[in-house]
Amino acid sequence: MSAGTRVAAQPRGDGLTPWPADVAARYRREGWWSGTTCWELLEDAVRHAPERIAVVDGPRRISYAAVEQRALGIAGGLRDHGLERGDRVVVQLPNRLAFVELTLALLRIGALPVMALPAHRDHEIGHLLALSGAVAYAGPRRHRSFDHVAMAGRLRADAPALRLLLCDEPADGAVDLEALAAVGRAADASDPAPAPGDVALLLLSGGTTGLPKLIPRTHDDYVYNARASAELCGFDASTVYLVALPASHNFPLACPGILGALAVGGRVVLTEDAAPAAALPLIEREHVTATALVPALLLRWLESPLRERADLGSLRLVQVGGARLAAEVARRVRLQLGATLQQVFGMAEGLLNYTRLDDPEEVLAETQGRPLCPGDELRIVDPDGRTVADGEEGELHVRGPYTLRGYYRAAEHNARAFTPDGYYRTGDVVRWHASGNLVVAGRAKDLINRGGEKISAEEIENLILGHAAVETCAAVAMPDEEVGERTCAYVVVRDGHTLDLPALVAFLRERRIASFKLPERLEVVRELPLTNVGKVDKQALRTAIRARLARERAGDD
Ligand code: OOB
Repeated sequence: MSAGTRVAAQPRGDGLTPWPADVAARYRREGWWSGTTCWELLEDAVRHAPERIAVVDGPRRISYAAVEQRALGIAGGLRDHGLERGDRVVVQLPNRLAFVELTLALLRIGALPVMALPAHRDHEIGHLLALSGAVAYAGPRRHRSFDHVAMAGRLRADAPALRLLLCDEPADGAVDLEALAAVGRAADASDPAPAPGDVALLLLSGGTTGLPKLIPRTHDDYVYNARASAELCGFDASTVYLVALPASHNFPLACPGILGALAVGGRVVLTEDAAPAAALPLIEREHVTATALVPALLLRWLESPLRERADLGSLRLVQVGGARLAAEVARRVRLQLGATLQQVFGMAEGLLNYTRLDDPEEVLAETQGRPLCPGDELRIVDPDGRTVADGEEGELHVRGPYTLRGYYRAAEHNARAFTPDGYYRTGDVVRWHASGNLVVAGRAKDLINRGGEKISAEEIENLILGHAAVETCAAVAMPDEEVGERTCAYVVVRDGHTLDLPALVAFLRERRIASFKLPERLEVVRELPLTNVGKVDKQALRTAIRARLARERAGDD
């Protein structure tokens, strides 16, 4: 079927900060923006090989033609329920068939998925519903013993726009996605479809401010993101891609991930459990050729005794990104998994850096790759915004054909997060390696990177400040061998009060936040160190906790 009638006018509503007209014209001229929608990416693959298996979820193996029909069934059903182009839908499905099919259905009708994580709870989902003004929420019924439908019910009171609950199994008060998919739908070319310049989806930022910001990604920019990544990674019809990370993250979704694999007629294998005991046998059973991991997960796979028992011979490419990868661990990928390592330094905001498959081992182990697109403009600057000398460290600023120009409904924040000439301030401290690749040296942004999940220090501090015993506080990263970093809370307790970690965690759990954000250590102090301009000296706190941990490990404390 064709993508249907195009509605000419761009953005339904607000939210997208457009690229300047001359810049957009250049991106089109160069072919980076191809005028294709994400749905059309799938259609091309369906036309090519309708019978080929596109998605594997446990015992279910769904062909390209069936994925298309089932996604159209969902699209039609959602339209019957009044969902329209430009509407927002908070999607919180785990790595299951329904995630793929619902996402494709929304992309088909031009409704925008807001890509929440299964780990999110009332605090985060409530925020996403309010910020996006979502009319629908899609989640599992129960997942890891949490009742998502009940959560959606609780949140309804504060989300007046929310009028539709979607679930991938029958549940009271929710529309069953499986039932819509099973109906399927005949091609209907007259159904309105989004334009390539429209926002396709809203990704979550690993932001540094209070609550997550939303990142509008257009069809043009996301199609480029997925297609160019697939080409760079050598994805083709023989690719079998394992979705080990949560599918709503940009990395497994489109770098090249699910969309990249589907665009070239490859196969997507889903798993809700990325632990070695589940993932390694799945690689053997499904002859997985490629996957994307964060360093913490890679380390678990490498350390697992199961690694030697499973036949991983099919695995050709292991992409690793989201957090710093130690060179010693990087070198073990070829030796112990028999696959080529690709380091990926990317961000949901856009810019992707990849090592190339034929780079020398030293580059693969020691650098975080180079930009995907010749149109990516990178600047490394000092605190005054001046470009540093080649090879020196500085903050990375970037603009380009798939990097956002502004967050969704965040005018005030956008004024700080972007330079006047449209560069996104990444907050990452980097330098150029002699090989022409980037090395990530640190960061200038206030967050904790826990195994690739980003935690905003400010968000946690605001929550902790709500505790009656807390006078003031600061959340900082402490180093951790397993997940890279964990959250340490420094707290000044009010006179006459006491606080310990279990009490603080219990208080935060009552606020119904994602568990990965819970502090894992509490340091009660008399006062917080200040910088000479009177701000909390987080660097001093990071140094202090690092030293303390080292002393504890040495047995001195
Ligand atoms: C990916 O995306 P986000 O949006 O969750 O986080 C982006 C941030 C970067 O700004 C950087 O601070 C950090 O995560 N990061 C890395 C890294 N890759 C990302 N830090 C050190 N080394 C790396 N290789 O994390 C993401 C998105 C797409 C592809 C891959 C990762």
